[in-house]
Amino acid sequence: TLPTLAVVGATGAVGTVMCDLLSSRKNVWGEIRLIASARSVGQKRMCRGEELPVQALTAEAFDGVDVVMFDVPDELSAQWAPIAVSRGAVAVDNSAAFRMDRDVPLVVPEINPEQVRNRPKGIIANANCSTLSMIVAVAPLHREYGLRELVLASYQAVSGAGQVGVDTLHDQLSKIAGDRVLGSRPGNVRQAVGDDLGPFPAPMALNVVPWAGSLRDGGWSSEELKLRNESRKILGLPDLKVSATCVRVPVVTGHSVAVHAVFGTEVDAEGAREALRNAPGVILVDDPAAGEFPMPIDAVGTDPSWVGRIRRSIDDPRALDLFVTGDNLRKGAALNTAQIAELLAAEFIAAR
Ligand code: 11C
Repeated sequence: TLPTLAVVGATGAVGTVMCDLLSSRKNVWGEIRLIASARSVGQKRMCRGEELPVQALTAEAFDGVDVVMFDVPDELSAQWAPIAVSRGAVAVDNSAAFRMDRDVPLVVPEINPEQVRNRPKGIIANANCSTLSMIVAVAPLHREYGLRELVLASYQAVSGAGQVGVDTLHDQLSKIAGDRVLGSRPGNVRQAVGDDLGPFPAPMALNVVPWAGSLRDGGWSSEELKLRNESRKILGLPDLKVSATCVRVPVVTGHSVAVHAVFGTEVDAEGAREALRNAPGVILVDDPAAGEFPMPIDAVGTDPSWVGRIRRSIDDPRALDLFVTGDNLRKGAALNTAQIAELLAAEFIAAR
């Protein structure tokens, strides 16, 4: 029999993409249970061609389940993933709750799939969305040249903050549409947008906001520290130097990262392109003369990390500059979780 899967947070922004993926990827699951908060219980969702009822989050809901995917906020994962494990399941968690736990592997199937088996707590963590798209492109370059340092600037979409982030941007855009004076006089956009900033600290419409996440020591944001700490753990480079600036932009879906990567050996742009052409989970889009570069409007709804603008640094023959864009709800969240869960499904099927 095929393993049983549960999806917790099935009706959220990531959970909805997960249902799409489960409907389109190779079917490795027997029963699929959709689980969500009380306000969604009783609703139905299409998944794998079937209309499935949304069930309540209870300990009993995990009975008989082999793999549970958690697409919920950190505190809910922290509380419920151990309960799912105590009921006999393996938990694949998309929150930040367990990522830096030494006993929880942080898995990107293109980079460290073998880590899936190293799960003493029965929990496997999925990385942050901006880390994921970027690291899939950086890992093949690390294998080629030996990575020493990353300097990153992110351009993060509003869906990273969930459906409420998307609704906030659309509401703001409809409020101000057609006002051709906006943006040219200070203060105007703030007034036109009004007080409803949703989950953001400033208006998103016609703006860029150099902030994502919460405040940490030294003025860093939690998102910036995630890029640093998660990159180190996934690549197995505990001393990797990483400096990141995380910026929210008025894009619905598709996180981008501008990368300055310093290596241990001299690099060349064509060698880097060749390494990326052959890398799993990457699509090379690097022809600026033809107007071809990675952008969210093209990457949205697709699986790979789109990589382009590859240049050797003018002032450092060991450094590359490049630009990466990926769908933050797919590879950045649901897809990577689904890929990890599929590795587990293969393990269960082989053992039966
Ligand atoms: C954002 N990256 O764009 C965040 C959302 O650690 O999984 C995901 C937070 C996380 O706001």
